[in-house]
Amino acid sequence: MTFHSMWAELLPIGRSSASGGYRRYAWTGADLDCRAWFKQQAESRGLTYEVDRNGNQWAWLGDPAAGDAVVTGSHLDSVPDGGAFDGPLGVVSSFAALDELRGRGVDLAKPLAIVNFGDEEGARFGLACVGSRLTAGQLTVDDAHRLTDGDGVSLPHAMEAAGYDPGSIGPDPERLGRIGAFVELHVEQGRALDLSGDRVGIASAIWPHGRWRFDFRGEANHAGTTRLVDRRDPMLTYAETVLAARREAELAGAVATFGKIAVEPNGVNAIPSLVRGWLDSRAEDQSSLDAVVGGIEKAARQYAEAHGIDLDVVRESFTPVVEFDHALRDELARILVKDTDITVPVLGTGAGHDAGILSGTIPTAMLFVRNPTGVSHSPAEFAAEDDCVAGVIALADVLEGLACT
Ligand code: HGY
Ligand code: MN
Ligand code: MN
Ligand code: MN
Repeated sequence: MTFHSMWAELLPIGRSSASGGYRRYAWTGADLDCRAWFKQQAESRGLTYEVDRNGNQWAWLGDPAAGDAVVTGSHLDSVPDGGAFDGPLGVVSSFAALDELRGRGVDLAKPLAIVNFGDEEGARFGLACVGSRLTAGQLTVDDAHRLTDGDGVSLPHAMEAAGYDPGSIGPDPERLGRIGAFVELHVEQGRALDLSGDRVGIASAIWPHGRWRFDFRGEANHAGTTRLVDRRDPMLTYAETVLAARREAELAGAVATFGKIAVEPNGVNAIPSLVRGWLDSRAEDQSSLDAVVGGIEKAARQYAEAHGIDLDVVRESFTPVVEFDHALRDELARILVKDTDITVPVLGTGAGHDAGILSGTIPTAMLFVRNPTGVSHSPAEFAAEDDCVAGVIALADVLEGLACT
């Protein structure tokens, strides 16, 4: 089993020695080191390596042009101070599963590919799943050119600086047309498998979710000399809105997080002129999500009115509910059960994935591997090696079942 050696090679890349968390942001040095690792894994196995027009990496076994390919993979980038498994577990497991298939001596009837989708977390440019959205035509070239990072560097410039030509970014229907099924293995970002005592599960759906930017504009002033009654302090309105978000989420059985904030002028002794807060909200169904976000915005506008604050709310991204392909999902369960008496749990998730983006275009499915901490997007994220190996075997079984028929 080659999982362990690959994991050991990838693990140190982009890891902070202080927190143990990862900073693998799109088109930065750490991302390029991960990409070099992917290329080396592909070429060392004699796979056909290519980078597509959107910078996603592909490693093919068989003829990429033959069509009806079975594709697996995930992403290698991370959120700020992210965990080791979210994304990389799917990519390392894909190479290990391919090695397992070769060890079994199976004859593939279809091409097989492993993919690393670029910029899945959106940590640098603020939009998740950029590589897969561009490929699936869910992000226009103009909008991609408008994406900039905290230093004002645009996505195309960042790609160019990393040695990738952004000139042809855009939809890639021809490539997607050659794919018969995409299966993404991912660490579970929750504890359902830990609670059920299973190592591996199958995804049923991804909750609808989105990101909204709340701009609270007040009046900059001196923190020491301005009387409280004379203040128009946007930080107050922001704070009240954060508390309202928790209340609205609890009411709707959903989740809402203000996890990112930008303050201008951001001085300890200056009342802010602007507080910009980003809301991430997700719910099991669209009507609940609408209720949560609508309730938060309504409360924010009431607070803004009361404090003389101007408020703009911008929806920056949105992903509708994803119901994974039932036939493919059932096929995975049939393959994994293999006339034994095991059950394979099927579970929904609030986390977005490239598989969710592609599900509108090609049959996609996901496998989850047990994470006893349930924690993700944090250095505490974890999966035990024997569970990871069980995931590799499950993925190999699925790939064999799908590509050898
Ligand atoms: O935000 C998400 O759910 C994904 O991990 N990008
Ligand atoms: Mn993630
Ligand atoms: Mn992920
Ligand atoms: Mn994801």
